[in-house]
Amino acid sequence: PDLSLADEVFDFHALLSPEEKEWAMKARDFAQTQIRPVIEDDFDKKYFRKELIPLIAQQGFLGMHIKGYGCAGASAVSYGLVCLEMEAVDSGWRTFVSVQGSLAMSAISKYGTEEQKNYWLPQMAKGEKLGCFGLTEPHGGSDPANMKTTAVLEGDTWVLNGAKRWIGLATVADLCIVWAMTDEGVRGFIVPTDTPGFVATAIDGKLAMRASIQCDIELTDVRLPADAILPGAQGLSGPFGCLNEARYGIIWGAMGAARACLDAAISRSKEREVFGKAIGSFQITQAKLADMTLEYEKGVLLALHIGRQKDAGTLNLAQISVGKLNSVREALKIAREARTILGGDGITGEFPVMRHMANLEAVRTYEGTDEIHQLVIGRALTGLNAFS
Ligand code: TGC
Ligand code: FAD
Repeated sequence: PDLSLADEVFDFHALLSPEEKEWAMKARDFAQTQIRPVIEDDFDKKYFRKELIPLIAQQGFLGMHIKGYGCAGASAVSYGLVCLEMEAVDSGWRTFVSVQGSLAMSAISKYGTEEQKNYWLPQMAKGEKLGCFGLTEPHGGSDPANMKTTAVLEGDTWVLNGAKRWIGLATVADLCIVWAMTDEGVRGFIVPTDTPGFVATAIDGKLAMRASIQCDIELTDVRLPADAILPGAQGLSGPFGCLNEARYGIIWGAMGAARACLDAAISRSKEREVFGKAIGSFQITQAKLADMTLEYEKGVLLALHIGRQKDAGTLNLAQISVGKLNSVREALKIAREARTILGGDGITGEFPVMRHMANLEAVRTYEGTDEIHQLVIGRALTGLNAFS
């Protein structure tokens, strides 16, 4: 596929290594040829195209940052570029890669036993087993410390009770990483979704993320063997360690959605004639396109800076919050501005812009809302904790 119109001007790819470019181009080619032609219809019909999963797995995108266990062991920057290209077609497909790789596989890779890793990760990398990640609860996702789902050890059996909400992929997943409160704080469990007492129901009525699945989960006396626990995770730093991975992917991904909106606006501005000339020839339109391009280019440069820090092992939590907050906020602004340039046609599915805008509203809320990230940054700046 052609380079994006915005990328051509700035040549961001000049900053990438040959291997990083290769991942980006592979992902762009896949997303543009396999997903783009069907995504508008899938979004309209609320269809999660599960049949694409083996093809995505073949590309090596699932758990691609993990070393060993059948995973690609690619750099953080390469993974980010794949997230950008997937989200350039639809946030729902970047979310699929995030939930499977950054959340479910990361939990097992970071905190699992060798036996758990050897059993689950190679199958998950091949897309033969799908994972989901159950942290959020119905009473308020921003504060997972107030967790009401419990896990109690009865003899050598763990018994889980509680509820989770908004859990991506749960109705199609084979396993769920469930975070639950125990006598010794929050612990993680690998729960096969066919365990009696585990019930997932897809959330209907979504006006965003319609080509992907999110679910309610009820856990009623779900009985698990002692070895279902993830031994390496104790306390909230366990799930938060996985969120860091997914938030990192979003820093890049949201810029993909922004790029798609910007490209649509640039193309249209050259074709659409009003007052006898192309709307792209009006100074106000050019100023809008220039400002959108500035934020897109600043966003990808920030993502690259954060990616280089992640690869160097120097990335800190406030930096992840800076990236997630900025990328999603600016991508939404770019989408809104692109919509104005498309005029009335911009509210139809003829262009991808309203779909991206709706999806980005969900991305803005998940993996820490704007306010949560502002407060994480504020805490780092002042040393004062707004949460307690
Ligand atoms: P706090 O007291 O700050 O910390 C408790 C313990 O956790 C450690 N910690 C972290 N560790 C690793 N990474 C992080 N980002 C961490 N943040 C905190 C901390 O050091 C402490 O460890 P220890 O050993 O001393 O106990 O916790 P708090 O209760 O005050 O919470 C702070 C706050 C508000 C930032 C946190 O609750 C938060 O991030 N809330 C937002 C929840 C959230 O983002 N949920 C996302 C659910 S998953 C999802 O949305 C998937 S969307 C699909 C997709 O990704 O595509
Ligand atoms: P609430 O926590 O109720 O927050 C409501 C509002 O109050 C927000 O604006 C928030 O910023 C504000 N607020 C809360 N506390 C403060 C404060 N201290 N100061 C200022 N403002 C505050 N979760 C999972 O575990 N797994 C998944 O796979 C998953 N996938 C998701 C996919 C989608 C499409 C969506 C929409 C959500 C997903 N989530 C998932 C859940 C997501 O993480 C939560 O929606 C998010 O953490 C916010 O929780 P909430 O929706 O309950 O909002």
